[in-house]
Amino acid sequence: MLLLADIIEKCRRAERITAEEALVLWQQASLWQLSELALAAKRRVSGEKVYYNRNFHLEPTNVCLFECKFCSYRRKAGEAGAWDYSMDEVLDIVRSRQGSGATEIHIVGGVHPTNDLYYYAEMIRRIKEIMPTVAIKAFTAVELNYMIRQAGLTLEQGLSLLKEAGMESIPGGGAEIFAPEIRTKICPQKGSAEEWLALHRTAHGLGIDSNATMLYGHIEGIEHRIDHLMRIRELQDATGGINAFIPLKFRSANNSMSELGETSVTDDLRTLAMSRLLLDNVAHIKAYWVMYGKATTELALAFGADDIDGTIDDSTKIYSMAGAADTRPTMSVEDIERICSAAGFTAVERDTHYNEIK
Ligand code: V47
Ligand code: SF4
Repeated sequence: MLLLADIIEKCRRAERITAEEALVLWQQASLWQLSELALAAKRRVSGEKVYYNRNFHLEPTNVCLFECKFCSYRRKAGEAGAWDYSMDEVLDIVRSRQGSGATEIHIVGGVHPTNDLYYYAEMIRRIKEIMPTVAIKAFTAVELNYMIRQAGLTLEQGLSLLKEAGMESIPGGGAEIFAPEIRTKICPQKGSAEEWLALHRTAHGLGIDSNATMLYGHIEGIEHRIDHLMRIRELQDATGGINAFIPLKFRSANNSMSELGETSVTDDLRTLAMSRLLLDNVAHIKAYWVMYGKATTELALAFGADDIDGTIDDSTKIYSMAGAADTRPTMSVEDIERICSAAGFTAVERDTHYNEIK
């Protein structure tokens, strides 16, 4: 029989835990035990540092062919609340951010009926003409798989084309929950876990790094979360291309899973800590402040997170449309520094690839 005390000792010795051990830890350890273990694991990787970047999001459209049940953001073309910026409008947004000090643009939209791979490659190219030194972290694996398949290209060909245009990194979205019995219920059109993993694996092989996410707190169980984390750990063992893991808390406003409500803060903190402990090969665990709100983000730093994302500058609607507290999410560098120091850490500015910016 697996004993909690033995598993805790194993974590203290920084030994890798199994899925079975993770289940015992998740179910039986106290919040404070998880904090102690996750914080020690975080300190082994990033000491007293907590990373952030200067970034903004670009959401060229919320028009989407898919109908994920948890999504409050998507609209059909022409529906009330839909937006679909032209190339010129997108480039105007980018121009308006010149001089902001941003080092990264995070681009995601929807699975669009007509904007294709070549259109998005052109968009990236033209953004880079306006902000040549900014890193483009663009498109979820789901958007990429769709546009590359529609273009009739292999993953290598499609990703190489986007890399040549200036795409350096891929955000972690679209992973949701990998287990098919949950995935097919909450996002039936999204394609399988294997497709998400293959896209990221191929990107890593081409020198494009990425993040990984998990959407939790809906109809999944702890065993599905553990299965998800194990699959990410396996991918990372194989490629080493994942920069950060981001657990995404399901926000329940304005979508067809609203009746489920939301998880507790203690569940959020346990999930962060378990992500840190299971993903012993992923250097950074991100507490995405836009999703948690600033108060929980401070707490998250005691549960193994070493990154809080960036300044954002009121540029994303995905979470405010799903009920997140900040309806116009923005944090100054001073706010970020205050949050990190309140939790006993030092804020360190990073670029997309986690190089420190002095
Ligand atoms: O895949 C959509 C999630 C993701 C809801 O890589 C929701 O640095 C909660 O991937 N409640 C897209 N989550 C966003 C994303 C992301 C965010 C921040 C940082 C990074 C990164 C990536 O948003 C989707 C889905 O899992 N999402 N609706 C909702 N109602
Ligand atoms: Fe479309 Fe993404 Fe929303 Fe799913 S989560 S409906 S793919 S915008």
